[in-house]
Amino acid sequence: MKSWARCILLLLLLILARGRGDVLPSVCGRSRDAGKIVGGQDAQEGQWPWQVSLWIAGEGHICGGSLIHPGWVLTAAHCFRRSQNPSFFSVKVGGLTLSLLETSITLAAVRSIFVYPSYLWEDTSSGDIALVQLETPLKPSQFTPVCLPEAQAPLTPGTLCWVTGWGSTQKRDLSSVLQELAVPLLDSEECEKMYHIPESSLSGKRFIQADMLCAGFEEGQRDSCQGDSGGPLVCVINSSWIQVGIVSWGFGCARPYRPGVYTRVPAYVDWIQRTVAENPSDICGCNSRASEAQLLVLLVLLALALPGAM
Ligand code: 4AZ
Repeated sequence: MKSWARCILLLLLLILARGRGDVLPSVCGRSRDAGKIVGGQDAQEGQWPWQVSLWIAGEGHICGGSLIHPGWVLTAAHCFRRSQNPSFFSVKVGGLTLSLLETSITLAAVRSIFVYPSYLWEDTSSGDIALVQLETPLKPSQFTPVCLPEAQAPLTPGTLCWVTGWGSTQKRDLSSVLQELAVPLLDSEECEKMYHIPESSLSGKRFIQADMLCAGFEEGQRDSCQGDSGGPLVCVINSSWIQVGIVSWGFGCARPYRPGVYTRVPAYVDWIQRTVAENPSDICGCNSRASEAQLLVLLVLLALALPGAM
């Protein structure tokens, strides 16, 4: 076989092999600029482009979420306590408010919901993480994904990170404008100690599990809250925004000695990668089996058209 023909054949085989597993995007975590959220401030348009709002039919916003891929949203498992039926949910992408009248928003249908298999559906359970696969992947112009950390990423206490969401504020049950709040990561043992102040009958119980991460303030006042659940806690690492946490639980909001508790994302990157890879999205609007077949036909035609070259 001539060497250029071998090159073309190799290239086509490589494309075919790649099409079998879906991977997370390499361009991520880029915001246009580099605070219920209680005690936060209004975000600016385009600042948190991966932030989405999860809607349930008949009610509207129930949780936050983040885009990690054109076809995938990362959120909390407890957002699906009422239902796990994809047809009840939609994902609002883009825009700064919860209004559907905003221009430049997309309301995406949900194809499947993947709740972490060992999640126990209790208020402070481990494994509070879920993936939502969109019916049709978004176009690159519609969003920017957030980056995921490496599984071994060290999360240093004191690092200032940001949490965003449309959850309760002091004044209202939901905030109409997306709120942002800077919160320092806390040491898990310090956080555990805080949750035992004052000492009570719960002193034997462990609150902060290995797959949880605390962020916030000993004095309270500023915190994520109901309605922010499922939304991202992000930090700048090597000049990209990396999602280290998912808003999960807390005892009340913004109370002293009760910091916000987040799902520790590095503990779940393998599960995220596996779930995305095993459930390919329709990147080209066609199904991947059909595109593989098209490529195979192309290969055969090439071999027939170039008999002298083979
Ligand atoms: C909730 O109920 C909730 N202060 C979310 C976050 C926090 C507390 C409660 C953190 O969804």
